[in-house]
Amino acid sequence: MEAARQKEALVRNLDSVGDGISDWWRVLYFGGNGTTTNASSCATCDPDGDGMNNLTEFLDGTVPTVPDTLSIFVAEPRQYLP
Ligand SMILES: [Ca+2]
Ligand SMILES: [Ca+2]
Repeated sequence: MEAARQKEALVRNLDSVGDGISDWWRVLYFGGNGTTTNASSCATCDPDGDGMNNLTEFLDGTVPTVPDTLSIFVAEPRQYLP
């Protein structure tokens, strides 16, 4: 049943929690069935401590379990040009 639930979340882009993060994304990075949150997977949580909460990571397409230092460089590339 778990696999069927995960597939449904993927196909329908469900947001069971209603916090702006799709179930499939929560399943992908935090496991479970994507319909609940915990101290790591809530929208305002920042489990990797990079200063971006999970909702921001979801919207930006970054990884919530890996600190995103790359996005700092992508944000202001002109600073490093001559
Ligand atoms: Ca983060
Ligand atoms: Ca991150």
